[in-house]
Amino acid sequence: MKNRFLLTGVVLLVVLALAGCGSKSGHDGMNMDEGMMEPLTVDLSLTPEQVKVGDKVSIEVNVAQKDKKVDKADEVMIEITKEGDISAHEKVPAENKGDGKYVLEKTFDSAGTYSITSHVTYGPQHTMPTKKLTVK
Ligand SMILES: [Cu+2]
Repeated sequence: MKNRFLLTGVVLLVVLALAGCGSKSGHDGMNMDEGMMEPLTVDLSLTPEQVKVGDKVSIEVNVAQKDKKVDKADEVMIEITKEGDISAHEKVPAENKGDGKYVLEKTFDSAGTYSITSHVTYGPQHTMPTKKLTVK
């Protein structure tokens, strides 16, 4: 009696080479450039704050974003108007002194109350604080 058992082991190895999607879907999407979304902080200061006709005033604008100084603002313009005198109006660029500081030196040659506005543009943002200055 010959029992021939032919055991044929058939092993099928099915390798499913799942070609993993090598390139992750590039749309992590809503991640805005964080840097540009932080609000600007613009600090306008006048030195000295009390002035007489003919005195020089240093108009200083410090621009920061979060806790970083912004030394590459697109534009820092100083607008000066005088109350009750429409003709006394000017808008001039402040000088970039680096380290987030922009300065304009200005001599006031008539007494009165002035409004000083610093227009700061950085990317999509624009911030424009105003200060009053009384020249005696
Ligand atoms: Cu403005």
